[in-house]
Amino acid sequence: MNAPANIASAKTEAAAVLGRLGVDRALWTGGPRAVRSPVTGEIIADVHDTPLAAVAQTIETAHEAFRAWRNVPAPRRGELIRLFGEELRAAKADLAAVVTLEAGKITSEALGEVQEMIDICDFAVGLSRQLYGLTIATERPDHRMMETWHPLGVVGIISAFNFPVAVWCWNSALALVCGDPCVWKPSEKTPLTALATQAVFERALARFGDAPKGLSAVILGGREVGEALVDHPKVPLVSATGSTAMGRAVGPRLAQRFARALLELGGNNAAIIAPTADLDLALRGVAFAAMGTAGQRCTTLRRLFVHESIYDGFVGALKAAYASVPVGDPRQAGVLVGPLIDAASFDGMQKSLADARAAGGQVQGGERVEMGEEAFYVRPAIVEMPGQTDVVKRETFAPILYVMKYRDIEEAIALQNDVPQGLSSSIFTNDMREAELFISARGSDCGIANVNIGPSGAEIGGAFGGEKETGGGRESGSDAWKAYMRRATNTLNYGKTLPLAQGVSFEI
Ligand code: UN1
Repeated sequence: MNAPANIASAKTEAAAVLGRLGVDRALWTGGPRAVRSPVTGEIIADVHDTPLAAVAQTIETAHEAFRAWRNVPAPRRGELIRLFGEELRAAKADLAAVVTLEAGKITSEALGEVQEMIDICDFAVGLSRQLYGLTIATERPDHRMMETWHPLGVVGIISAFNFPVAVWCWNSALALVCGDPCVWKPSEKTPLTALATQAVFERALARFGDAPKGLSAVILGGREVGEALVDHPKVPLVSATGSTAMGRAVGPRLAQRFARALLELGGNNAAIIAPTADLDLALRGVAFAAMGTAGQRCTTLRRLFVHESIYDGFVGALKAAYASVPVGDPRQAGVLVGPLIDAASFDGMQKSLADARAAGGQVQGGERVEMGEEAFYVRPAIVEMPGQTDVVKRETFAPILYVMKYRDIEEAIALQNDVPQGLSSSIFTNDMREAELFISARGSDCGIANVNIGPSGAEIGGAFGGEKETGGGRESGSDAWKAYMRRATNTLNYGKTLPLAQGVSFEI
């Protein structure tokens, strides 16, 4: 079922909400880069690219800010993020509306994305009093060895369209309490959410009072703007979220100058549905993970392995869910699947479906839903595949779920791991041996491995990221903060002799 088209203009709504959020009109009008809302296909803003000289100047200013900010006690830095969390709470509905207009998320998911920002702010405030180092036993008498964590420098953040604000906040909230200013290059597809977030952040800065200028800045533009950030010697860490192709371009450039890379790239996430699974729960878990966000999460469920003994019943129920899920204007109550981000995304989806058919796949769904010439809505597609062919092994950033049958659990785990990507994974089972096997050393090879929940929708408290072509970075919770600091090992001698380590003797 498809919801009827909503005629509310995205352009009018964007102007109103950006006004309420206090985003300077000059920033989003009169520029050469058109911003199209995937909701209606309208051009809703015309933004300005940041000239390369201004990018360099922004980084220099951020570096100056670093020299001051690193001296501010971390709990005081946390106070800025506490205020930011308050401002985000106040702006939640408006900022979520911009996420919906620009990224096409349904309202509940857009609100969830802003909630994810608020959550990581809370986490970062607590962290600002917990940037702990170890005290380590030394082999020498009257010595003490310890490690301290210091601010690193300017952090470059390159974010993707699909989580246009939450992923930036995972990075920036931690970086700022760790003592690092941030320079943010958002996706060309979602500059407005970045400008709106910056306006909210500036309200927190004004309340904070004495922060150095340039603690957080937004630079807009295409590849060359990103490259200027990646290549700048005063940016010791770049955290980049996007495609594996983007990571392949960014990673070596950073390695070239020995800068740190924190990469969160493609995923090709799977779920295994075992014979003992609670099938109602599994059905809901699969439906959200595969169709939610119109299949445009890094963590979206893309491959499903169903045990042969329950295959027909489970896949039949899933196909019914696919046939009835409401697709339509994401602003409308009841709609669960909004638009794809753009025409290129639609074409990519159709190409993958054609490849799947050619490889023997049985496709249900995938048709375009007419909502305007430049708006690309589709029915989510479920594709029964004879095996894990090439198209199944590549990430198509659209709602396509490839379904395959398996016989035994070892085979299912081997198939789950047999792709280049390693972000997220899950198993639905009530067999404790299978559950433990799945999360063991010879189980899932992903950065995220879940039991009885789908692979998407992670909380901020855990470390987020994955292995292999996903890039290896970890963001958000746990001890991901360590990526934003430099570690110093300190040995202090409070004795009157100078014993050397390893018993070395050097008498002069
Ligand atoms: C992403 O798609 O880049 O786990 C991030 C999730 C979200 C974050 C996804 N909390 O699905």
